[in-house]
Amino acid sequence: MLSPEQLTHEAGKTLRRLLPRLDSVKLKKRERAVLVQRLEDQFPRAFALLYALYGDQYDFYYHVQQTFDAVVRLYQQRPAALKELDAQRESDPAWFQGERMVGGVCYVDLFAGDLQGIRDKMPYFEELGLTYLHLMPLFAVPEGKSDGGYAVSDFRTVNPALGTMAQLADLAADLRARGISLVLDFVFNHTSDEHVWAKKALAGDADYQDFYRMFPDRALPDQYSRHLREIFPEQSPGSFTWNATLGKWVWTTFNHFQWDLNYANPAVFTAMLEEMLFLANQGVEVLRLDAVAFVWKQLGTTCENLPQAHQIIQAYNALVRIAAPAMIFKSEAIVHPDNVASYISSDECPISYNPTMMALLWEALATREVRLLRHSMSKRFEIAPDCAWVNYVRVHDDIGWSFADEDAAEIGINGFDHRQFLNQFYTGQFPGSFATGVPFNFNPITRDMRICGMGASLAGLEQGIAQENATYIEHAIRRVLLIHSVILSAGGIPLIYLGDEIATRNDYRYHDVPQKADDNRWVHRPAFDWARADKRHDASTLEGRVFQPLQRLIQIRKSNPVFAGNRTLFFDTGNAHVLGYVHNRQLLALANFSDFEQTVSRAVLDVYWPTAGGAVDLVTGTALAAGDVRLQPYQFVWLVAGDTDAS
Ligand code: OTU
Repeated sequence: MLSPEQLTHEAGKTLRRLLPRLDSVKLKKRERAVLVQRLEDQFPRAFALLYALYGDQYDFYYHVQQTFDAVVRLYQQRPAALKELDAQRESDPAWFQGERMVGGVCYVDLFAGDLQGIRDKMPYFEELGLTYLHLMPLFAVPEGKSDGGYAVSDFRTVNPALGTMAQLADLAADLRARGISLVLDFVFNHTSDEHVWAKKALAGDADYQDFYRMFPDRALPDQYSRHLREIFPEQSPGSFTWNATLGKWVWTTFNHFQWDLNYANPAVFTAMLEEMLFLANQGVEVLRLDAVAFVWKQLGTTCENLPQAHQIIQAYNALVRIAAPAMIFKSEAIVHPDNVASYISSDECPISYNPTMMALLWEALATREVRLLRHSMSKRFEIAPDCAWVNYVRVHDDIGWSFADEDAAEIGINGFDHRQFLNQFYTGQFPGSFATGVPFNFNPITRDMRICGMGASLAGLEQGIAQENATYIEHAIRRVLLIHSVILSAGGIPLIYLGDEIATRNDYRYHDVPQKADDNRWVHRPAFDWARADKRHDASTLEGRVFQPLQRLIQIRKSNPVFAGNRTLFFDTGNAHVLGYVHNRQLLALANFSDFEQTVSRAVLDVYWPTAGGAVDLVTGTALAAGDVRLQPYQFVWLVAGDTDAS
């Protein structure tokens, strides 16, 4: 083992030995200078991380050289326009923290048929106000089951049904010209069993068998399994799959056709680095790192969130900052909140899904109380000032109740029991529940379960329509708007699951599709209904009643710098039903999570942000009346200092 001083020395020495390799690479003088500067800034960090991961391997320096060459090669191949973007972003590292950032996510095929279709829909993205577009995995996948694209057969080939890589690169450029950043997934924990590496492994190539984790018998799998969490206990039980061709057990954390990559093998690290930089060079600006928690395995542990998983991502971060610094990582870790936070840093993932807030927004709607939401957020919302949450209410996945049991216990709530309640509530079994959701992967041993459903159905719209109850419908719509108001005004990047803006409900037809029927997540992955979307301009339709206010909230956010950054302080409003937070010490938001009128004492507000000089609600555009604040059922206000004295 090298000491930190020796390591720095060794990194410097190694870089000096490698730099002459640039002489044989065709680069403009200025480009070379930029590259050398970035190598000097980032290579020592990458070297130290690689050393921690692979320093004990006999051919460590060979792999370092391979990595170096890959970075240089992909830098050289990077299009000039993206190199310009690199420079821009280096001089404006806070670009993703601005008030103008508003995200949307959709499936290419379900939303618009193919990539050409997505291009045709750009006016819609602009109408809604998006500046960040996450296209769900669009790469080559096996026929039939592909876990919604998360079983990738080739990271460099777009699924032919959707288009080509050239089209994708063009689309990225077009989006960028309209101020929209392209976000893609990097499914780096596993490949499909049809990836060329898997095929070579199946053909008996030992080098490629070493790209995955394979075992001749159950001895080790059994030992590992003692500590592993089953992710899909119903549709794909266990974490290992027997492969008859190989005569081996293959590590498959998720579905049996998704083979976990073996990052203990440095060749995997470098091969995936090349795939990653290849995508960066197509114009991807945010890379969503899928399933970050699982990439490193160690016997006797849960094989989730291990220190080496962080080292791998940090090493990639350093290397991307050399070759393609315009691209940033977003972490997808749906785990305990402590672990979610552990991936967030400018040297690892500058942005991250905020699954705790997501789950607790639904929790607050069910209970009509904000205690757990407020308590958890006041403990956990703060992250490094140069990072950002991606706040969302729904995505393509299930809702897991991943709040911290200790947070719940601190306010007298039993986490286990509370999850049982929430599952009952969101599957509509709890008396009085407004929700129409479906269960996902019930585990009879742990009694763990997650929930699927479109936001509008979970918020009560399906029930309201079935019962032809105007109040239920109105409340459902208000719930949808209420939780969106929180993600649009609390610090970070709001992310809209496209379809939610027109109150899309559950689609049960997946039951009839054999390759979808056993995965309930398809209930909330319907084809986008453009006939319904066309009704959005009519304020009397369900579509218009959600789309128009949401669009307005987005416009308000984007036109007011007060919404930038991540400094949000959650406070106790003195009313258990009303969430309160102050953003940037300038915006005070209140959100009533109950179906009754609520009051917040003016004296309480004045503690956190003096409204005495008068305040204006940006949502209604009206001045706040004197005295205590009264909120209608599910009403929210965004207060900023007013010009007039309203007291
Ligand atoms: C992710 O989610 C994707 O979002 C899913 O759509 C994929 O199926 C999966 O990875 C495999 O690629 O289990 O239910 O705790 O962190 O990685 C969602 C697990 C999932 C999560 C997450 C996973």
